[in-house]
Amino acid sequence: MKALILNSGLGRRMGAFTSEHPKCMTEINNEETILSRQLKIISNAGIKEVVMTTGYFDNVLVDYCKNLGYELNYTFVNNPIYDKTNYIYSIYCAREELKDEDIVMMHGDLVFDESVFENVVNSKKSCVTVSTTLPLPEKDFKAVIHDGRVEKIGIEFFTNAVAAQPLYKLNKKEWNCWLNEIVEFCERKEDKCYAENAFNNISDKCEIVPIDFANDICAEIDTPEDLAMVSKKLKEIENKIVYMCFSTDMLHSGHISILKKAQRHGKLIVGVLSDEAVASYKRYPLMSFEERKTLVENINGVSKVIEQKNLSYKEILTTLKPDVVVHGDDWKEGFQKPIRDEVISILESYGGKLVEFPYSQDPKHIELEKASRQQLSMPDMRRGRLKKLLAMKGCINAIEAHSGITGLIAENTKVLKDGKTYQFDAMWVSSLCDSTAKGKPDIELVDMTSRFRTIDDIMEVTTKPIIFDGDTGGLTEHFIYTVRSLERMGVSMVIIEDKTGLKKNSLFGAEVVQTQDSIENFCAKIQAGKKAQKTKDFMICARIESLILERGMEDALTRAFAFSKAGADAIMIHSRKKDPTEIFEFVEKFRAENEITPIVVVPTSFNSVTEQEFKDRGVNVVIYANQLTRSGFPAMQNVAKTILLNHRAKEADDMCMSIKEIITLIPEE
Ligand code: SPV
Ligand code: MG
Repeated sequence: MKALILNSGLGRRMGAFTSEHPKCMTEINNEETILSRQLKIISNAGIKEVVMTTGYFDNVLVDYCKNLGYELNYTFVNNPIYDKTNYIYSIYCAREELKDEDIVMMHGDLVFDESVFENVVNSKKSCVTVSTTLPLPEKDFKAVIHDGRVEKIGIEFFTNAVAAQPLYKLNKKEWNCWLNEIVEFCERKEDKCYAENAFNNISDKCEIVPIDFANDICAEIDTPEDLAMVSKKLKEIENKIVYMCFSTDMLHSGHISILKKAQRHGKLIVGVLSDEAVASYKRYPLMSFEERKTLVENINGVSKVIEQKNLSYKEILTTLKPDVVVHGDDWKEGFQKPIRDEVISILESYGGKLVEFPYSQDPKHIELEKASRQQLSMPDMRRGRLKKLLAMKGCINAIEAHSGITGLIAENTKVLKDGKTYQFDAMWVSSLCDSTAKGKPDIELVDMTSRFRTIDDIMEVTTKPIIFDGDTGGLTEHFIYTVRSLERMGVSMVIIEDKTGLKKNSLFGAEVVQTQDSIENFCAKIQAGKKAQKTKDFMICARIESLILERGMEDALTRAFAFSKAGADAIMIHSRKKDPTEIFEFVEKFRAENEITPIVVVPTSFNSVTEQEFKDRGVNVVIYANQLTRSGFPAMQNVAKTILLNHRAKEADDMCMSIKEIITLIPEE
């Protein structure tokens, strides 16, 4: 597509403004002239070829264009009798450069918004800009519209007419038709009229549709008054505050294009989502908040960067009160919809405007996001993330996973509540659930090779950090190999319990015989494990069974201090009482002497306590250790019974996921 800019005319009505250069070189603000703005917009739209007709001050104009520095190929065509003819003749002079081309044509004194230009260029049909909201101008162009197409354009039509501006996109077919008529006009010496007179003769053969620019800027500058009016409108836009929130850590061309579009609406302030907010709704950010902030600060045209702490815009909008909020249109549906609804209602309360752009579904951008997820799943990236999450959030949660599918549930389950999104931070590979899934008792019967196989299945389809239930850790001599293997796989933490001999599940409590390890032995096991590990990221957590085995609070605390002194990176305190009092007491007493070592709890029995309450009391990791197993198997049992009772599967169908759901549950790579 070629751009045709008509710049031959004298621009007499501009007075002193055109005493040294053509009208198109008139400044419209501190940074641009009418022409430099047009060329910038043309270039931004990816158009490379510009045909420009010249006449008045042609040398000044040619030099000016070349010095502007846009990557555009210019063809200048001089109209030698510009002072005796109208632009119909300038087009005639340039006809050889224009035939058989798609053209975007504009008068050289036209100032328009970039969005108006984009709508014109992107129109499939040949089109011209009109405004159905502006009053009909006395002297300027009006278009007569009939059946959705333009019948006539000129200054003399008032019936069925709308205000029109000379910005056209003309597909080859329509343009050739109009150009032929222009040639015939000029060869008959009818060259002092508008080119539109030629169009009006053949409009039945040349379909041009109107494109409504409504109240956006699209105006010719004929007089100093027009100039003042347009400059004022541009200034108003410049002073508007535009807000846009950014969560990405992989800046790609799609983001830059939205940022550029946002800038057209005024002074752009970008909110960068905090790490915690990103992690809550998407995935753990590959780059920290500070890095992402610096990245955005260095993008041309971003006037300021601020932190947006929540997914909800409420706090920012009520303090900043931006005139415009910009967002991709992907939030009209799905979990972001309530956030959008809130934005709309806040904007309405003070007269702000929401501008939405089509969300890029470019396969190369989707590929980039996939690549980052893959990076997150790699052992080195995954292993260290538990420590980072702990530092970022203070208290994290983990849910049990014992297979690829339960791993996917832990990975992908998300809920939105009160403008916030929640998802699990990590996964717990429980010995109870791993054993149960294999139909075996939780007595360290499922060997490490099999347990590692489970980890592998989960890791293959997820990215979240893994906490491994290491039972007693086995013999110290064996434990050091377990540590190295887990570390190499990318597991973040192993929890070992201070029991020895035939381990039974803690939830049996003192109902079965269980032996607690001596403090010395267990400290030695921890020390050996810490010595064996190769990275700083891997964590060994010591689990204290004193409350389970009814050995008392003093014993639990003595062990906790000894184990953390021996190098344990975290302490897990367990209880099987419904009442959380003993857990709270332990946390309080431990925290009185140790403020740093993370505390882990598994609230299977004391399940009335919320994560926030645990956090407030000084707990750092809350593990939901068996709920997926406990909910999944009864559902299966019920279905099995229903089939047996009915001798067919029909009655069980409503209890099952549809076949369509199950086959689409797992995304193909
Ligand atoms: C497990 O999930 O295997 C645990 C926690 O060790 S508990 O079952 O509560 O002992
Ligand atoms: Mg266990």
